[in-house]
Amino acid sequence: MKPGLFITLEGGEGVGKSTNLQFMQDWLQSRNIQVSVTREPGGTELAEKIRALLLEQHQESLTQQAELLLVFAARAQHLQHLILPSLQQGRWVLCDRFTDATYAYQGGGRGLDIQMISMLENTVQGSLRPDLTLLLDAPVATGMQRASKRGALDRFESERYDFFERVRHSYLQQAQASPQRYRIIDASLPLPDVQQQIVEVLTALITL
Ligand code: Z5A
Repeated sequence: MKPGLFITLEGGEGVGKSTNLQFMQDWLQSRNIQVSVTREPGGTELAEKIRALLLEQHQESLTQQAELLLVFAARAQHLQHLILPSLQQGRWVLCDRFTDATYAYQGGGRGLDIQMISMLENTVQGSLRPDLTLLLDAPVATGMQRASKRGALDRFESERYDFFERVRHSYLQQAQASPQRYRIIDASLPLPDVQQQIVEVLTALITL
């Protein structure tokens, strides 16, 4: 059986990943493409528990190394129990964030060593990389304003503005370094215009 495609959505806080993931799922399913929708950190029972550890505020501070290792521990579970089996069954996997988020948040945001991230990426994923990554890009202030309607801030949302600027910068650098895999979507536009850009990308993909 032909394996499914692995598509990831990336971008800063509040740029519209969840909203557009749902849109992409509906669009693909209406064209008879079987889709598994998932997210990182998380996606399986244990990976969701690790997600809670990563996002909740704790009395004891989480070290940067522990944060990085937890992200990859969750990813190892997610890959083995959800992503790889789905792809092998011929399903497309739409994933809200993946390892590019680690380069952006732990690398760009926290300033951790990129070589260390790359070593963990190779160890956990082997040669698996997304087939396509949509970067929903918008100014940090736009995403923050959209996300601000939610309740209490989690560990990442409590970071300072410049942290999110570094995250955005890292994403744009990654997109520039891998133009064959990345498509940059202008997520600052009204939703119908964002979704029009996504439809163009998906249409090109299914007519390949
Ligand atoms: N993290 C990490 O550090 N390292 C890693 O390796 C991974 C993750 C994988 C959890 O992410 C945290 O984990 C994340 C990084 C870290 N922290 N942060 N920040 P998450 O994906 O769960 O959290 P998030 O980025 O905060 O996602 P989000 O806030 O849920 O945003 P979103 O999914 O991109 O946005 P949305 O919920 O679809 O939209 C937000 C609102 O804007 C909503 O009311 C929409 O109706 C509205 N919206 C959406 N699009 C538009 C447009 N175009 N115009 C107007 N309004 C819009």
